[in-house]
Amino acid sequence: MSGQPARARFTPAGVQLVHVTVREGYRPGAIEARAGVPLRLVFHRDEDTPCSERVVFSSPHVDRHLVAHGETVVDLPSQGPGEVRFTCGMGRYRGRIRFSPALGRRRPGLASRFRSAGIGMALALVIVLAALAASGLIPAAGPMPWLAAGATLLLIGWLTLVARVVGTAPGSR
Ligand SMILES: [Cu+2]
Repeated sequence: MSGQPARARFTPAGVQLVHVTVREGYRPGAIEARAGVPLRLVFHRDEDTPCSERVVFSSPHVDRHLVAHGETVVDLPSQGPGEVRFTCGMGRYRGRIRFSPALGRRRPGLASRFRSAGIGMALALVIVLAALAASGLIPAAGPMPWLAAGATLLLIGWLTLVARVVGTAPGSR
């Protein structure tokens, strides 16, 4: 059994889930999953040949009986990066799961985008005000530039907080 590896999907409970059909082999035979997150495998055994009545995982060592013409759930605790193999009792059916760390950084959330935008805006404001002060258009020694920059930072800090609260609201992911 080969073909494209199937990627485990995430459930709302934060567990990874993948369905495997057992019939003359495992389908999919290659699974990709995230390391560091528990993985639930649901085996659908559509046959009653003695060949497929057990499934054995290499590590962690898990050996389970699969119900004929039914579903068996196997929960694997979170794994480090690497490969876990599973076979039938006599090693004829073969499957493998590749656990990989999260790819790259996640897209920055709204809160961190607000924060970087805020720091940029405050810096730009200070530079513009400093330039105006240097050119004599506004009094250089006054508290104005610093008050304006401080107010901007405060506003952005507040928006960051709001974005974080909105971002963690249920159903927003
Ligand atoms: Cu077998």
